[in-house]
Amino acid sequence: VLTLFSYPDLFGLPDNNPYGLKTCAFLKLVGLPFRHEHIVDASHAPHAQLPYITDGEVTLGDSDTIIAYLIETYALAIDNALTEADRTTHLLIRRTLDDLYWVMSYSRWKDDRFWPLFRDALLRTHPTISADALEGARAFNSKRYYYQGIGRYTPDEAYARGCADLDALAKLVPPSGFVLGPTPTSIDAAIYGFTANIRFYEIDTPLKQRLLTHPALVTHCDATHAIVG
Ligand SMILES: N[C@@H](CCC(=O)N[C@@H](CS)C(=O)NCC(=O)O)C(=O)O
Repeated sequence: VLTLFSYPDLFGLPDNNPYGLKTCAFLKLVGLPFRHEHIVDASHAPHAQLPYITDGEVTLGDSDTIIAYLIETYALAIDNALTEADRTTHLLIRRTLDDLYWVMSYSRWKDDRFWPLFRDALLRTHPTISADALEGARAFNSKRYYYQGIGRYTPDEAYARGCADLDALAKLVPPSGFVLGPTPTSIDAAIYGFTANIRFYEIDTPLKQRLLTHPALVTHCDATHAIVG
């Protein structure tokens, strides 16, 4: 059976990681049956990153690669209406989400104001996860942020990037419905993976404050959540 391996749930969402939630939301949107395994050790995953799937003999990582594989393998019609121009725009949206990822991650693991809240929420929700393991993950992430570059930004500089990403997204999401109209496509799952992991967090980061100023993003997140949540 098709299995999705991704990080643990948090704040009522099945994955606290945006790429895992994007993949999970996609699977639910298209109605493919799957088993969801929550793990924290990514060392056996392709590229040692989560999420990944196994499907029979196939093991695949990277949310976009997984979604493309599922569309092809199961002849899914979800993106059939997309024009070439839509596909280009959607690729650029996903790249913007990649940028937002770093700021979201920074807000949880690096910003001293929010790290204790994030850590305590994980420990409360998942008693099997140890505080030591989370400190280790924090130190690991700190190196990732430094090498990626965001770790050298002040919090204000980092949030300015993420807020600009959210402002741009808000211009591409319509006031109601989904990006391409009344029916969701894969880009809606992608946007939801990120916005839900900001909106439903009980941590009042500058990203959450900015998201809440954009009714289109809130409406889009809630409409997608009503289908996949
Ligand atoms: N391009 C990948 C990105 C996945 C990703 O960034 N996963 C992170 C989530 S925190 C991860 O597993 N990080 C652990 C690591 O990089 O060592 C996708 O779309 O799935």
